[in-house]
Amino acid sequence: MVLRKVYTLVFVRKENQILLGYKKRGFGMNKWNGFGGKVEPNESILDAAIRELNEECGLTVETTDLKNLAHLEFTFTGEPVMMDCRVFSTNIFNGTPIETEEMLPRWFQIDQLPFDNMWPDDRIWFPYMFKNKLFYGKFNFNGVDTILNYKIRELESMEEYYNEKGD
Ligand code: 8OG
Repeated sequence: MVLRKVYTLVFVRKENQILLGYKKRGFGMNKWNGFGGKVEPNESILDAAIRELNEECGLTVETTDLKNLAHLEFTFTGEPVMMDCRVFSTNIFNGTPIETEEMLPRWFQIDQLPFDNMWPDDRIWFPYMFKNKLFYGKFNFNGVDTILNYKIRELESMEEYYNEKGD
């Protein structure tokens, strides 16, 4: 039995830049990443995406401005949990990013990303995001640094993913 837990991940874009946060604590600590976290019981995925972005860097966005661009699944050897991560982006936002207890935000040029200090799968799928693709990815990890295997494929629409059956 694999337990599925749903997570959000939001990327804010501005011209040729993307906002990342340096995670100061917890899972993924000392890595640069987008903003997100666990969807709470009785919370919609979009509401969670907006809440986590606001909690972690102070920005506010509207539900209708978030584009769902990817669906990523992460499994870890020996762990019964599958992390089901919904990825969004937007270039419409309010506020100025601020440092919080969890994250230190910073704008990066998209051709100068700190991949050596990011999750190892990011360098595989970020190029799809920058080409404005919709995609599904599945990554099987050993520990948090080694990808044992993965698959990734472009989608025509996110609905296509939700209609897909099995593996
Ligand atoms: O609540 P918490 O901060 O622990 O949530 C984990 C966040 O990290 C959530 O936004 C999902 C995201 N995340 C993973 N794995 C990976 C990964 O391999 N790459 C990226 N970019 N983000 C990830 O949990």
